[in-house]
Amino acid sequence: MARTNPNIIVTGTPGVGKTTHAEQLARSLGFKHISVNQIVKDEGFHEGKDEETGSWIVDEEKLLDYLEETDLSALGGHILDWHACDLFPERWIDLVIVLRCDSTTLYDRLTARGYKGKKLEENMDSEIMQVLLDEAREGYREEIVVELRSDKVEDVDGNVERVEGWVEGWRRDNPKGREEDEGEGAKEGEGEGAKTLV
Ligand code: DAT
Repeated sequence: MARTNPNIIVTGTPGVGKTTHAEQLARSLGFKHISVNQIVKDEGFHEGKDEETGSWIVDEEKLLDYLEETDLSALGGHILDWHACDLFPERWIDLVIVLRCDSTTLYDRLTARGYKGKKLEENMDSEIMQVLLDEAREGYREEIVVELRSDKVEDVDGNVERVEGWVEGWRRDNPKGREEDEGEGAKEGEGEGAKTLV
């Protein structure tokens, strides 16, 4: 089956604004917001918490099987909101948005959320070292990976407008929809069964 709407990943370090963007995008585009963190918690796709950081240790295999069952790849019109991205097979995905945030701003957002110690430090390092951007570039074709700023409130509206324009273009380019296996050099989800900390 060909999907008639694109699937979009919104990723980035915790606190950059993924949920804020994903909710607004889902509303304005009429797409379904998939909060992967919520699914992990609700469905129990984890193996307890990491002692040092208190983060869930995700069972990626179960998570992927669950998402596969939802048929999101064939349906399209999903916004996948997670702080990791290379888990999702490229044949599911049409656009990968990596949100970036100034480190002082991110520090304030994460401390407001109660992050401290190792958890705060690891996430700050991750943003500074652009870990998610590199992960996205390694996992997906260069032309579908977009880096967007999320420092200020105005950035959200601007980003949403930009993505709306991109979705219109995608529909024009794919008038009959897009088959799962279209596109060259699709890389399969790497690291299946690996462990990710949330
Ligand atoms: P994430 O889902 O990446 O963890 P979030 O959407 O929950 O991030 O946002 C974290 C906090 O920062 C929340 O209080 C909303 C705020 N925020 C997000 N994006 C912002 C932006 N571009 N400008 C100002 N505040 C923002």
